[in-house]
Amino acid sequence: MDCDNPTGTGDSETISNLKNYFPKDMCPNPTAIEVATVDGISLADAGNVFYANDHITGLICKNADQKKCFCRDYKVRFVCYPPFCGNQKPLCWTKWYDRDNPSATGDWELLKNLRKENPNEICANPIAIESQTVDKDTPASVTGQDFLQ
Ligand SMILES: [Ca+2]
Ligand SMILES: [Ca+2]
Repeated sequence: MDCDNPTGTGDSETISNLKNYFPKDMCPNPTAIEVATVDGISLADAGNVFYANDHITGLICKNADQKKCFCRDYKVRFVCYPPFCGNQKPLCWTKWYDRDNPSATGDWELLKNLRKENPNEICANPIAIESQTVDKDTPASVTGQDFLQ
């Protein structure tokens, strides 16, 4: 993301500004920051001194702090973890869900129902599912039962 140019007092890519400019792209609690120049010059070659460069504040490059030249134009990106995984894990399992009993037509643990009944607990694109019996934690795959899905 790049929301500022260094033409005034410097280049200010602060998290608060970025949240205003890119409300859909910025997570509430980033855990790491990466900084790069917009024009592709390495940070070493750019040679700028930063007033701030961290995942709490974001990036602030003040022209007044530079010895040789002004701040270059910077862009930043962040590491963001899903809120339901805590702030330290990129991937996590949800808790176990058991919303149905097999007394009628069978045991229906459909993702769409689980989402509706447990808002904000299940991510948009799960990458795996694990299923086991409620009574003895037997993996579904070794119960010998046939599954519709
Ligand atoms: Ca910038
Ligand atoms: Ca069940």
